[in-house]
Amino acid sequence: MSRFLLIDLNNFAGYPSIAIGYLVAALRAAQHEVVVVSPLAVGVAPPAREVEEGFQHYWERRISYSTRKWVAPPRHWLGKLRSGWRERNKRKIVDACRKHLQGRYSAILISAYTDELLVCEEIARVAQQRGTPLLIGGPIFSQEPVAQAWAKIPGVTAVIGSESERSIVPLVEAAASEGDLGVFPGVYLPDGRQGPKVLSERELENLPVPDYADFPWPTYKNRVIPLLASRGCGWGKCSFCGDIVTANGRGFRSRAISNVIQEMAIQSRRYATKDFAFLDLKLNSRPMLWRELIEAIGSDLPGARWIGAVHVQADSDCGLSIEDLRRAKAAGLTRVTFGLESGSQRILDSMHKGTRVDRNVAFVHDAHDVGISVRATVIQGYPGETVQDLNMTAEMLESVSDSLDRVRINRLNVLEGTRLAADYARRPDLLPGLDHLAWNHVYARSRYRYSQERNPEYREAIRRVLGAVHAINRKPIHEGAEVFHGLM
Ligand code: B12
Ligand code: SF4
Repeated sequence: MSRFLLIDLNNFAGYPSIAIGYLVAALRAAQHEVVVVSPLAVGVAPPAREVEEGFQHYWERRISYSTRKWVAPPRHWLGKLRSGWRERNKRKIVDACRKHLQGRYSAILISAYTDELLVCEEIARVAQQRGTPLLIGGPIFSQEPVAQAWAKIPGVTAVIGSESERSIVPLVEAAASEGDLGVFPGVYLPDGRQGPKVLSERELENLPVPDYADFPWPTYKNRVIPLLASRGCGWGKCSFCGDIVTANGRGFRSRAISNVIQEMAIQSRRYATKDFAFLDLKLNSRPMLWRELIEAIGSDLPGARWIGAVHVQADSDCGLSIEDLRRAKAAGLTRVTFGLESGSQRILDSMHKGTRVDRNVAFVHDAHDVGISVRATVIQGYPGETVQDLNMTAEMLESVSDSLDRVRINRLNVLEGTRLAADYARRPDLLPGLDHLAWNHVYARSRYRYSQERNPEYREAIRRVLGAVHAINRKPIHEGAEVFHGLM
């Protein structure tokens, strides 16, 4: 038996991190001792998501979306405020880790978003001083340039970009005994070597039930259990989508519904709650399974409440008719989130989104009418988006304002490994307006210019969209959905 320190740097949710739950369960099943450091347990709360917006939120968004020169100083000042807050939190996490690092561990494991680079560098420094192997994993390390950049951080033994429930035990045992880690799939080493090609986990039903015992349950505002009925996305075609190229998001696979219900029942008993957050990329990937899930939760888990993400596919039955939604609501579906993305069909089509504007709008109204809280995302600045397209997005948002509970608008993010990134590399001329794209692999970020943003009419259309977003987000949250508010 060995002892491992597992540091959770996925501090963005008001519930335990699912990756940690799976890894802890696998390690404990092999009789290893695991000490978990989670930020909330050391006083670092996740950032508030999707609050009921006041005027200041509207102006903050206006400032961060503005491309005018005179807005640069307030934007810089806002950025400094935010990074000052983040810095204080990073300090607290690093201090807590330092305290833990006084103990003796066979290896230190970190699960991280790339945002946590500075924290990871500090931990790596301490690990190096103590001569303890350090392994870093997380969803984005499936992207080779990102993993390679992180493997070069002094003190890092290996970076892992693969689902690891099955490999974690031999991997950490090899790390502890200074064995060759280059034989494990998805591993990147500081000397530039990498392990064999990763195959997605196919046997989801044989994975352990995630162990969330180390999370600070009394500190969470609400007790919500995260779970996955499937991994990957049954549609899997949206050009901008980074989720389908992450460690866990590649290739669609699903579990038998009985297996999912069994896990829900176990977790409900363990953590004394009936509230669940499905983290599946597209919970209705297989309409038959989705309907089975609704029926099984309704009959086997009375009183359960749950949330999830769906995709309103245009050209086929996707299990989201008003009758389906009524049944889902009766079985405890409290909130859904989905990608509205744009009010322009032309833009949806160029994204390969597979949805229709009128169908999306009807879905928002239907779900709201049966009593489900609806949240959606919108993208601004997809290549080729014109003033007219953006005005259509504003019109669409205005038309669903009463039924849509919350909307999140994002300026287009060109993400590592996406179809959009590949298209830009191959044929930038096919992506009108997008240019000067440059990568920062260590943060898995890109910067680019979108030419329309210098057009005064386009800027006016952005303001209209932001107004519509604010009109939606300042409403009080849908009654009954408060428990899940800000969780997705
Ligand atoms: C659910 C989710 C969330 C949830 C909850 C996250 C949580 N902490 O639990 C919510 C909605 C809160 C969230 C928020 C955000 N998220 Co998020 N999220 C996801 C999502 C869709 C799934 C993650 C997940 O639960 N996977 C399931 C588990 C089982 O898989 P896993 O995490 O990959 O872990 C496996 C392996 O990676 C590996 N592994 C993991 N850690 C380790 C460690 C070691 C040592 C080893 C050996 C292996 C290992 O083994 C695990 C088990 O198989 C991913 C996309 C994706 N498909 O991965 C994005 C993703 C993680 N999110 C991302 C981002 C950017 C965000 C936001 C910042 C977005 C935003 N601007 O709002 C916010 C947070 C900001 C904020 N301030 O609030 C990015 C991170 C990219 C990066 N650069 O690192 C991702 C990858 C999406 C993307 N494609 O860009 N997110
Ligand atoms: S439907 Fe959602 S998860 Fe699936 S590819 Fe499109 S954006 Fe990604």
